[in-house]
Amino acid sequence: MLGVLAMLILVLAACSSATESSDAGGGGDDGGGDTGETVSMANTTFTPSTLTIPAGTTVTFTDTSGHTVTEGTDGTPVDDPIVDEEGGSDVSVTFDEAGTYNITCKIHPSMNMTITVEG
Ligand SMILES: [Cu+2]
Repeated sequence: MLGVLAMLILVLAACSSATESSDAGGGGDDGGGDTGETVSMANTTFTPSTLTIPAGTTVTFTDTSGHTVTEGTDGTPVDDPIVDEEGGSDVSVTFDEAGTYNITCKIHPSMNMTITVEG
């Protein structure tokens, strides 16, 4: 009986330490700096729709299938966009220069978001 209890405690301990280490791995998966943000494009909506970040931050756009990640407004790219990528897999963009960046989707002009980069 005592042996079974000891086994149970060992199993529980193993479970909780496995959870902790997988959480730590998830936090560091951008590999670059220590700052990173994620924007979802699910349901033809950028979530969040506004983002304020320090310069040098990498923003990863997820759920990009059927979308584009494009600097622009109402589906129209700006001249010389810093990003204009077809979706299908995650799109990561590093914002090195301070300023305001409008991000849209060329397929869904109603999809818009604003990223403010602080220098
Ligand atoms: Cu779209």
